[in-house]
Amino acid sequence: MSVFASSSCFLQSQHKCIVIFALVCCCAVLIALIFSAVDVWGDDEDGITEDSCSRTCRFVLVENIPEDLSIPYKDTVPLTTGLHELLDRARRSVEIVSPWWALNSTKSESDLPQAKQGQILFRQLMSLRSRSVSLRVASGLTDSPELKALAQRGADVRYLNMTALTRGQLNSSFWVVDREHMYVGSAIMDWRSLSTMKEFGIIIHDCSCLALDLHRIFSLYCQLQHKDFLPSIWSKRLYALNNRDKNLLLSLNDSKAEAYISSSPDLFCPKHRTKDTEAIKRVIQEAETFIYISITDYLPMMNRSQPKYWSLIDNMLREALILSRNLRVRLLVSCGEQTEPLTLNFLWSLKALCVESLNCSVEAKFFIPREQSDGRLYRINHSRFMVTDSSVYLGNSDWVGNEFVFNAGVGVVIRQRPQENNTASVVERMKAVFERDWHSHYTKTLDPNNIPACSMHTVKENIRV
Ligand SMILES: *[C@@H]1O[C@H](CO)[C@@H](O)[C@H](O)[C@H]1NC(C)=O
Ligand SMILES: *[C@@H]1O[C@H](CO)[C@@H](O)[C@H](O)[C@H]1NC(C)=O
Ligand SMILES: *[C@@H]1O[C@H](CO)[C@@H](O)[C@H](O)[C@H]1NC(C)=O
Ligand SMILES: *[C@@H]1O[C@H](CO)[C@@H](O)[C@H](O)[C@H]1NC(C)=O
Ligand SMILES: *[C@@H]1O[C@H](CO)[C@@H](O)[C@H](O)[C@H]1NC(C)=O
Ligand SMILES: *[C@@H]1O[C@H](CO)[C@@H](O)[C@H](O)[C@H]1NC(C)=O
Ligand SMILES: *[C@@H]1O[C@H](CO)[C@@H](O)[C@H](O)[C@H]1NC(C)=O
Ligand SMILES: CC(=O)N[C@H]1CO[C@H](CO)[C@@H](O)[C@@H]1O
Repeated sequence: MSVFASSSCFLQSQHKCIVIFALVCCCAVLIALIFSAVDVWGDDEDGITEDSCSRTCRFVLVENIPEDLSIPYKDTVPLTTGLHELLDRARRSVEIVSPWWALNSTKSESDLPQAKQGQILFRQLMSLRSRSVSLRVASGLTDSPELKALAQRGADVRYLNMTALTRGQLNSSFWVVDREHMYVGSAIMDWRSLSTMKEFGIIIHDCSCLALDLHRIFSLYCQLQHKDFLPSIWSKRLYALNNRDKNLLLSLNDSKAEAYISSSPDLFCPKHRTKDTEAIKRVIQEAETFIYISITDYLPMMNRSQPKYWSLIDNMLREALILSRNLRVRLLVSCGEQTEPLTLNFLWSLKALCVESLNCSVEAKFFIPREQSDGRLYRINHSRFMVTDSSVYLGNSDWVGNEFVFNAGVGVVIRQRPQENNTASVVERMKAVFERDWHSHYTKTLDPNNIPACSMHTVKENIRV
């Protein structure tokens, strides 16, 4: 190209020559950029490779159940126990992503007995350094006093400007310990997640194959530190190791399973990474007899400058109901003051789809928290997962348009063939947790003549005013 450019210089006008020269320069700069972007940055991933990683894994399901809720732990471990065990195991590194940091509550709150677990966890994180364990945090918070305190104690805190990157929030919530153990769940680094909120998550031990893939998402966040644009080419070290077409084969408490990690928004998905919405779609499509969904918010809407219908997940459910005969869908949605009244309409319209000839069924229930002493209904953030006859999906995002389009989150998909009497199956365990909540006396069936308390509360308030 440059030969052509220089020879034509003599023949053409000077003006044209300058244009061609500029083009050649552009090409050169572009090529240089491509090569520099590919692998300037090195992270040895602790010498763990795809071939040497461990896939003989153990798991526990972790929950936080507020003390005043009379719901028993269903073969699950209290979240605080699970997290402390993870920290005790840490030898080299602890990587944490959390949308919010409020473990060490402020003065007035610190008198509450419920705040204690958060303070203990915070002290443990502060003291990691003294055990020569490095703490790394990726966060969207610029002025968090807790992150500053941790950074002063040697933590490596990376700040992402999500407003500039995607106009969203960093809502991911996960831990990677020594690139061998991991936690993914609804609980965040807030003392309420360890006391007054109902939370659900999974901890997987000795599973460097899966943890390595989650670590790559953490590395991706770190790469975006202080950037106000997304790179057009990601480093190969950020590519996904496994995805929905290439599941990781592993053993979970001696049962065979297949797994992968998904991520959102789309802009945060380098090559091979499955998007959260694609993962949800696959899990829904593969369901044969039932889909149980436990979610804080179900709203197929996007709400930016003006509200828009966001049909992606709603359509997946409709398609599944119509195409796969005999499907039973149960939705357990959280109910609270912030619950958008339109949620009801969307749930009703799903229910209305199942006429007799389709032989499907949709049931929806609201999870209703108790009334507080001040008469207000506080929503207890709660588990976000889906379980079907063959798979589970456990994610950080609510099923609301904004979440998947703008906000960052991760998901874990685990597939297991149904086996009778297999008490160690993730699918069976999560199904049991769902059914416990579904049948608990904190739920209310969706009924048009009986508006659930979450909306009624607003009605009541209006009447009072
Ligand atoms: C954590 O909270 C306790 C009790 O409120 C306070 O004494 C301590 O200074 C706090 N630590 C940090 C690092 O903010
Ligand atoms: C984040 O990006 C936005 C938009 O580019 C900018 O206005 C804001 O100042 C940035 N915030 C920080 C803390 O750099
Ligand atoms: C899996 O194995 C671990 C370690 O043996 C055990 O602590 C845990 O409870 C088991 N998980 C389940 C769900 O049985
Ligand atoms: C959209 O957001 C506005 C305020 O930002 C709020 O008043 C409205 O209720 C929201 N609508 C939906 C459907 O979420
Ligand atoms: C309808 O679905 C149920 C299970 O949900 C199944 O037992 C029954 O055989 C189905 N009926 C027909 C006609 O397919
Ligand atoms: C994500 O962040 C936004 C803004 O802070 C918040 O409104 C939303 O509830 C968060 N969602 C989740 C699932 O944490
Ligand atoms: C499963 O367990 C039940 C009772 O525990 C037993 O009756 C049944 O035979 C078992 N099924 C298989 C396939 O082992
Ligand atoms: C992660 C998350 O959704 N956190 C919310 C839990 O609920 C409290 C109170 O409703 C909110 O302030 C948090 O943002």
